[in-house]
Amino acid sequence: MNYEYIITQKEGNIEIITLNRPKALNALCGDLMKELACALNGAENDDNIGCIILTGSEKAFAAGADISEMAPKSFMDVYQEDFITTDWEDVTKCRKPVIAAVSGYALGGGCELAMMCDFILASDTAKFGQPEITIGTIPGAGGTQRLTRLIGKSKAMEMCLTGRMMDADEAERSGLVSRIIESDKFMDEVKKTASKIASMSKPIAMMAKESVNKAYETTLKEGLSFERRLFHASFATEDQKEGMQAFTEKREAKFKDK
Ligand code: DAK
Repeated sequence: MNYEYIITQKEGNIEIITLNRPKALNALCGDLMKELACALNGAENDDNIGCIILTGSEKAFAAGADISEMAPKSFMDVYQEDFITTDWEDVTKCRKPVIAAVSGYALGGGCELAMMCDFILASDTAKFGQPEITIGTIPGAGGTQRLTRLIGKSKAMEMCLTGRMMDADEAERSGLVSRIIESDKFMDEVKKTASKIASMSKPIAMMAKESVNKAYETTLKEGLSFERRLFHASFATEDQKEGMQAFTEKREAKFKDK
């Protein structure tokens, strides 16, 4: 597929998907989200890819869903067509690890898209916010839910009620991002992290991801039991044998994804 609003690039066993709609600060129009869903699906089905990076430009990861697309819609339009629901959550369906690499604005749907990824690496220029209230609506792709789980009720409530932006330092302190990286080294560091993940056994990385995600969906007791079952299951893989043998032989493991 030829893309108009994104750029895809393979570097070794990582795939970099760059949102590329610079004139509108990567506003997430329907066609962009269709292209993103298609690219994510391609990376998921490429056996060589072990980690996906989703990023934007230096100025904006994404400034939200496309306001000019939304503005003319009536309640009946958005309700009946289940407006922009299709394609929006495809990133959460990926079994491979997905890193959001955020520079500049991640606002509204942009912040929500970043939060759907497995973790966020932020450049020191990153700014996060849920400004929907300032345009007379509320977050619609998880902003009131994922943000609250990530940074707690008080901060999430303040952000959703005032629309104020959080800088990278505050986002790191609050647990929204895993790490801040200086802007001049940003993509190099992000790629290093992605390559590290991609060098692991792919099925074991999937198990780790699935198990961390369970923490959001179950009680602690059920989550611990799920983790235990997957931990035991990892012993059925060749990669667990190889990993532990390599450790005892003081050499690098060579995983076969089996
Ligand atoms: N949509 C459309 N165009 C946008 C845009 C957006 N969200 N954000 C920026 N642009 C466009 C501007 O209109 C401008 O276009 P031209 O006038 O040059 O043609 C261009 O990008 C540059 O923007 P500015 O001139 O405003 O640039 P500044 O540096 O002065 O300001 C800014 C940057 C990011 C502070 C400002 O552009 C801004 O406040 N943007 C809007 C931010 C916002 O309110 N975002 C939330 C949108 S609501 C759902 C899924 C998702 C959603 C809902 C439901 N479902 C699955 C159901 C999401 C909703 C939203 O995100």
